This record gives sequence, structure tokens and C-alpha cells, in this order.
Amino acid sequence: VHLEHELRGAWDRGELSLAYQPVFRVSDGVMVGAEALLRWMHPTQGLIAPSVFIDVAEQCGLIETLGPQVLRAACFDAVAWHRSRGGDPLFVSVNVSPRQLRHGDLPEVVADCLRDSGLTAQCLHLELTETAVIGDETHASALLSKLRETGVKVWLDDFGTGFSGLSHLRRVPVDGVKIDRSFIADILRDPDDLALTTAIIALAHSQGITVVAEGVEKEGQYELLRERDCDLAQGYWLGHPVPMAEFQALLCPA
Ligand code: G
Ligand code: G
Ligand code: MN
Ligand code: NA
Repeated sequence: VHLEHELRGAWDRGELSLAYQPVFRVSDGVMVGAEALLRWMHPTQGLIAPSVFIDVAEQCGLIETLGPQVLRAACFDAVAWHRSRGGDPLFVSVNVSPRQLRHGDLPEVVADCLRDSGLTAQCLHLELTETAVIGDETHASALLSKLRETGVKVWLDDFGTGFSGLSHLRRVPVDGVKIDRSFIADILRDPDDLALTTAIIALAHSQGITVVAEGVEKEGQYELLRERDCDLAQGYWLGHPVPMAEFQALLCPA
């Protein structure tokens, strides 16, 4: 209750900000985009992780105002990257919570953010967890189709951790899957995890779906993923999440 109360005005007080973690194309190591990750600098408790407060925001409904604020900020930031860097525009990938999918007028919110920021639809990626689409696949599919018609890309996040993972790919229209970092963590040691990762990549490719590996912490994992034809990767070995200013500096070294 305490946290909920404090979280309520946190965005307006400037305590919340976005960190960006770079995403790379595995085949040639080129940076192609970044994932937006919310950070809360609490005035007395210091940095609070999203794993702690996203659930609170989700349960009390605050996510319905916070979600659109995050989306809007991320779109404007992505436009700023392109202005300062030129070249091929980077995509920005934004996490969308189950509640935003169920209750928010997400297609309208997305359209507003794109129009106001001037960001190209193809440069906006939305990350949904498997749990957000499980149970209500008819509604979710219709919504995702509507979103994808606008050109926005939709990713299934934390892929592999849900129970019905692979079968979902046939019923829910998505552009890509992000293999959960718990699988990537052991691909160098555990043949089962490597087999599963390889199977996910093959299955996804057979359906024309792109694959991102999360949590790449070692060069060996990256090499293995390249051998297995994984499309994109992110993780501490490639780049940590950093504040907007730092990310911007990374794009245009002085
Ligand atoms: O940033 P890590 O740094 O700790 O993020 C932890 C979890 O919080 C991840 O599962 C991520 O998907 C989620 N998360 C981070 N930022 C956001 C956000 O802006 N919105 C939602 N819904 N989830 C987020
Ligand atoms: O569920 P989601 O994918 O949105 O979670 C992103 C989370 O993963 C963030 O908390 C981010 O800080 C974290 N993360 C990013 N790269 C790595 C990594 O290489 N290793 C670990 N352990 N966590 C990572
Ligand atoms: Mn994510
Ligand atoms: Na994930």
C-alpha cells in the first residue's frame, strides 16, 4: 500500500526513467535496436527494480496510466536517436503488461504515440509475455492483428517459460519471440537447453518468425547462437541497460 501510494506520483515527480539495453543482429554484430526498461529512483530507498514495482502497478491499475507514459517517452527517445545518428533507424522495444492488453485501448494509444512523436511504426516493437495472451487467445489475437496492421511489431517475451509455449506460435500472430534468459544461461553446459533453444529457432523460422536471445553473458553463448542461426541477441556481454543520455552518447561518441 505504501509503495503503491508513492508510485502514484512518481512519474510526474521525475523519479521514473527509462534505461535502454542494446539489441544486436547476431550474423554481423550490428546494433539494430534497444529495449526500454523502466527504473525507479526512490527518494529514500534508492533504485527500485521493475520486478518489484511493475507487479504493484499492475495490481492497482496504475499501469494503465504508466504504460502509455512509458510508450510515449520511448517513441520520442527513439526519434531522438535517429536525429542524432542518422543511418538505419534503430527500433525501440517496449514491455507491455497483461493489464494494458486487456483493458487499455492499446491500438489507439500506440497510434497517438506514433503520430505525436513521428516515429515510424516499424521502429516500434511491443513485448508481451506469454501469460498476457494465454487464456484469452481470441481477444489477444484480434488485438495483435490490429496492432500489426499498423506496422508495429509484436514480440512474445520470456518465451519458453509458459507451459504452452510452442503451440502458441500457431494461434497467436506475432513477429518474433524472445527466448528467456533462463534457457540461454546454460546452453554451453546443458545439452537439453541447447536442444530446446535450437528447436525454438527452427520452429520460429519455419513460421517466418524472428528470434531474439536474451541474457547473453558470454562470448561462447553468442558464438553458439550464431551457429544456430539465431537472429538477434541482447545481454550483459553485449551491453547493459543504460540511461538515455548514456545510450545516446554510445550512438554518437564525441
Ligand atoms: O529491467 P529488469 O531490469 O530488472 O526488468 C525486470 C522486468 O520488468 C522485466 O521482466 C521487464 O519485462 C519488466 N519491465 C521493465 N520495464 C517495464 C515497463 O516499462 N513495463 C512493463 N510492463 N514491464 C517492464
Ligand atoms: O523479462 P524481460 O526480458 O523484459 O527482462 C529484462 C531483464 O533482464 C532486465 O531486468 C534486464 O536488466 C535483465 N537482463 C538483461 N541482460 C541480462 C543478462 O545478460 N543477464 C541477466 N541476468 N539479466 C539480464
Ligand atoms: Mn522484455
Ligand atoms: Na524476457
